[in-house]
Amino acid sequence: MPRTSSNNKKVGVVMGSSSDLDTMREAVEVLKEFGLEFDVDVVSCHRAPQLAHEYAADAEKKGYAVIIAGAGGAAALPGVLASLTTVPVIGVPMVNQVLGGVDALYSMLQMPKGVPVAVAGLGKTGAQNAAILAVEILGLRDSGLKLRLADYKKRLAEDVKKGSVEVKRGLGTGETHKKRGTKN
Ligand code: C2R
Repeated sequence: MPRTSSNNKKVGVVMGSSSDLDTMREAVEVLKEFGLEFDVDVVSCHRAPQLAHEYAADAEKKGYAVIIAGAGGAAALPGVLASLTTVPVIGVPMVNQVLGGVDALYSMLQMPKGVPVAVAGLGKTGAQNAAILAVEILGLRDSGLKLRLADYKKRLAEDVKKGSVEVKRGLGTGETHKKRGTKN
């Protein structure tokens, strides 16, 4: 899904297998919501190491400000990309049925010093948060994007307030629940 871009305003979304798409779609939806440009690719260090090297070598030329790399199991992809480019890498550990995603999480958290991979959570929530973090990084140099982020945070807070109203309505309590028989 290549999109054209001006320099350093784009996000590279990459995943270790097409089987990661269901999770990584969450990141793509957030990037779309904020109107960011992005490319989506499948690249595997384990299965196609040459391709991973080419992806990292081209990252800056393609104008990526951030790479979001999803991988499951023995998740080498985010770390290897981080070792080959100075573009920041946010990893998304896949939740799987074998070890629940901790395997991929630990691979990303336990990078040797000097080669950081950021992790914003596991699975679909991790993918969404990875994309929001990417938007925030790009927002540092884009005042329009910063405004949209502020708006987004405002909506989050409004949803919390709505949740409070719904909970009270569901329980049939008012602002302050009074014990039966209590006066005033
Ligand atoms: P398949 O479903 O294709 O067998 O892949 C993928 O991210 C996926 O979650 C199973 C899992 O293997 C992961 N994979 C990696 C890498 N390449 C594939 N972690 C890598 O290079 O790190």
